[in-house]
Amino acid sequence: MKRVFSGVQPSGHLTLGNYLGAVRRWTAVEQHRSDALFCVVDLHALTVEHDPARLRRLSRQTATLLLASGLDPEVCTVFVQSHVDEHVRLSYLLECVATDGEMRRMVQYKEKVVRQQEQGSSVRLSLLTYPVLMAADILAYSTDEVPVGEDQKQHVELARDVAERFNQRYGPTFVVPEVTLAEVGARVMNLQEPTSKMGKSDRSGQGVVRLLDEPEVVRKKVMRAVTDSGPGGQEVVYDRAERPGVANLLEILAACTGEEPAALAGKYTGYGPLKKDVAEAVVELLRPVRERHAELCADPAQVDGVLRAGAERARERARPVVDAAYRAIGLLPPV
Ligand code: AQP
Repeated sequence: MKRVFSGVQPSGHLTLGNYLGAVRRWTAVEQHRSDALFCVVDLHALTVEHDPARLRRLSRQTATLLLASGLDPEVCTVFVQSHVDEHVRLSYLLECVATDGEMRRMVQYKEKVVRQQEQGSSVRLSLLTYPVLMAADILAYSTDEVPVGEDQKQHVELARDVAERFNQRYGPTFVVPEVTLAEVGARVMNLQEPTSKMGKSDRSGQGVVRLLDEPEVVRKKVMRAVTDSGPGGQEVVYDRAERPGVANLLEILAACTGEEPAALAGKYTGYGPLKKDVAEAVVELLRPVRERHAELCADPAQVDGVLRAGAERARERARPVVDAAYRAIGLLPPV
């Protein structure tokens, strides 16, 4: 059975982008066809300025939302990264294999550095080394496939390079993972800035639909989405380059309905009716997630139990792989 690993950062409230690009596929497909591990990667949320109490709250909320979205702890492993020491143990070894140049080429690093500087914050060293910790997350589990949204593709490719280099230098130790992307919804864009991705830590919340937004809030955000003016006026065409706002709405609707964005475009003669349908489709998509989240919040012991068992299962899988890497690289085993 294939081993699948993926994670989500508790760096903000989960968004429609996280859901369509990653979580929905984990619940609908990945957990049923593989030995799958899904992780709240809380250590990654320390790479930018954070508030400790908020991080604890968001870590719990993220885990609860993963379960509310349909991850079933009977068939997959759900856990919190910092509960399994093997991630950090392996990360240091991989830092000794990855290079400074590789880290500085990461697009997300470059974007986040700019954001940090705009906010007047200093750039944490961990922001630079973040992709190495992510490689450790993946490689510690002998992962075959990593289902992510498009923005994470470069990081998974780095994990592949690091695994191959380690194996060549120190002998076969790691499985070299493949990245798998969602067919639709791989890159959901911000409703106010449709050339930037919808990110959970975006400062302006207006362009970001959060999984726990009330239906009225979702409707308002979608109805106010930026659309494009062009020679065709309000003509609805699917053109990512020339009409990014409309293309984003069509892609969201396509991801909700299973239809093709170009085919959907042909059904509309104006932006208003398109937005209305997108809003209703998103509200209906998220309704069961919100309802289940509320039920789980009423039973925190259940979530605790899932995370405790998940961490144990994850540790059992990661420990032999990380121990093997320690031996392969030349560290003296404990006596
Ligand atoms: N806009 C998006 N469209 C499609 N997929 C997306 N993902 C994130 N944003 C979009 C996918 O969601 C999974 C979890 O993401 P993450 O927690 O690792 O963080 P991220 O990729 O850095 O995404 P965010 O939400 O934008 O967080 P911040 O703002 O904190 O950086 C991943 O599979 C990701 O591809």
